[in-house]
Amino acid sequence: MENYFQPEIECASQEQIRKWQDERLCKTVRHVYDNVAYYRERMQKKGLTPEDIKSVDDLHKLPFLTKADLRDAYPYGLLACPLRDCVRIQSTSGTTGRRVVAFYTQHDLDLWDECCARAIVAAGGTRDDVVHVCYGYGLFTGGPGLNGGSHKLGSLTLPMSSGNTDRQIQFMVDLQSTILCCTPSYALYLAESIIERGLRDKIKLKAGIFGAEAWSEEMRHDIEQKLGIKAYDIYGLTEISGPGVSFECSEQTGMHINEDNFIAEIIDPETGEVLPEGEKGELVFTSITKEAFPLLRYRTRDICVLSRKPCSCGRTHVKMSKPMGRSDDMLIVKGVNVFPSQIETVLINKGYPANYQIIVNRVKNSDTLDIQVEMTSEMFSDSMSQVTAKEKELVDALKSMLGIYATVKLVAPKTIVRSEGKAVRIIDNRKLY
Ligand code: DLL
Repeated sequence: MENYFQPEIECASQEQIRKWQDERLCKTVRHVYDNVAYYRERMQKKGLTPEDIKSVDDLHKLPFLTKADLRDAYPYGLLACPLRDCVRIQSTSGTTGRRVVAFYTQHDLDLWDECCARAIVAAGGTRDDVVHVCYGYGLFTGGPGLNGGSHKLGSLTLPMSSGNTDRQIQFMVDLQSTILCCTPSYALYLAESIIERGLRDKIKLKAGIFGAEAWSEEMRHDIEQKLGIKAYDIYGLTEISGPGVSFECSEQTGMHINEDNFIAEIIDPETGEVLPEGEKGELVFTSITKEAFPLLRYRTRDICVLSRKPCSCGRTHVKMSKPMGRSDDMLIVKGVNVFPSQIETVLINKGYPANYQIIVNRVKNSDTLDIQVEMTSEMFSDSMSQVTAKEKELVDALKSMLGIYATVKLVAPKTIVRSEGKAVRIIDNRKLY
């Protein structure tokens, strides 16, 4: 039983999960209908009252909610409880347009902490662990989420926040951190920095819980090998609470969605039609246990697949695949869909660190795709002609993966600016024209 934080929930039967979802969905629909004018008006427009939603089978009748709706309703338009009952906000980074602000009551924070505690336990965590959290703290949900989960579990929590790599490594060595929580790109950077300083033997990490941005299987192997740990994926979004909406278990074949709190659907991003299990499409979430900010049918824009195949870990909650990109930031270059994960796969297969930047321009009405890739320190000593040959090799490999031509420029190690939060992979200059 020590493999689970809440076995009676995480290993419940499908019937029990469905029963919870039916009851909680009806309660949440009633709650938002009574308390949020925005929902009430949108349901009324469709001729719906809360009585029309009797179970999960009726979910498809409800309208979708998008990020644009959340921005329209900023800041208080979707708040479903009195402000005096709220104890926290978190917010998205809001690089374009208005930020999205999510509200939490103490009850909402407790459930969020439980979800993150489940993720830490699934990665092998116990109260004997030292959990090193270097996701950002503050408005970003990464730091507060994993921090709360680690507290709930009773582990010693290091609230490091992001940045200051020297201090991260010093604490990791001095306090013997055992579980590392950060973005996968920062994990790789930390790994390289630890190796460079000759401190690989001085660290006691056994597992990492990495998410908040897309990362490939190749990147997982790279991190696992460099740090000598098992690397687990964790997924979530501010609108639905933060990290811990889903998380990986020992099987590492997808992330269990905390179905007692969230109902997941996969839809066709073009038509909005609900797709059967196993088909690839856009992930949509309905939160069914929240008081302050429950969202009904929120379109995440993340593209993935759901699976109810039994899992060897014993958990019964549905699994989602790693997001295969987003339906909105998927690049269309020369009419071809390009996902950064495809480029990353090619780079890592060829032995490059996953530090790269994709630059898209439009020249004389035609798109260009340029990729800057950091070399490893060994490659850096290569001759000019060797570098040119390597660039050519990458151009060919990318052409066969993407179906289009991209230029490749190999740059010196550590020249692509590291972000302390999510990695900035794409610079799409076409938006400026
Ligand atoms: O990134 C929450 C989080 C923090 C998740 C820490 C995991 C760890 P937002 O800033 O609102 O929230 O961004 C949410 O990030 O819709 C996905 O596109 C992407 N994302 C999150 N986790 C993963 C993951 C946090 N494991 C958006 N793999 C989501 C791929 C991810 N993409």
